[in-house]
Amino acid sequence: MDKKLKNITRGCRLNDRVFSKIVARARAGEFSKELDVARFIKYEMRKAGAGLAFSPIVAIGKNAVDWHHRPTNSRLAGGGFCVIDFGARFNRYCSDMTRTIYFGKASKKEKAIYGKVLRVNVLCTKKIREGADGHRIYLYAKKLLGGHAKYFGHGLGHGLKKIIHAKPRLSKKEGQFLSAGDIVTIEPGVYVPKNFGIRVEDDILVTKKGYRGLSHATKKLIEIG
Ligand SMILES: [Mn+2]
Repeated sequence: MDKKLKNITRGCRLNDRVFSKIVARARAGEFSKELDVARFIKYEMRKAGAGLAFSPIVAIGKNAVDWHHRPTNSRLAGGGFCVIDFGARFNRYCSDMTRTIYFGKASKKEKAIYGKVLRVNVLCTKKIREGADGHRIYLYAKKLLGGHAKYFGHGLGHGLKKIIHAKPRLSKKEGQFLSAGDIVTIEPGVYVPKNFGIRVEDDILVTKKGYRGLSHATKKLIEIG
């Protein structure tokens, strides 16, 4: 296994583990604000001997409309969707995962929108293979989002290397062809201004015949409290 794959796989495994710990602690009522979760992520990464691929994003409710939101003292309880985006770094190689959980009880409508974003994540992943054009997969995501496409303002994904936002890109940019051995993110999102944000992001290895998912944390909508 090459160095990049080995280190990013290790990062993805750690991300999965940290996410399940976040859920357990959240269920136990141990997090009251965004910063509590962000600090916990940093602590767990350090404990595991990993660096941070970037400063963790924890964004409750309307804070998540800014997809680069910096964690604050905003209260989590009853705040609705909470975007948690973080990544471990081993030997400088970056991993990157986002899960969106829900503080409170999600309505039917909210569950449906979450389901839509998740579906885009799953269906776009299936398009990954050597030679596929990242731009076309991005356009496919836009199509699948339908009426919500206008609330998806960033790219669908990017390569992962020693820098967090590497090539190839799955975005507005044309002609970004995927090669076997590339590791890319798939991260559709929906951000409704002044309301809420949802993003679901995995790291995917491009192979000759298709892909291999490296992120395994559950994507079922988790409700806290
Ligand atoms: Mn990303």
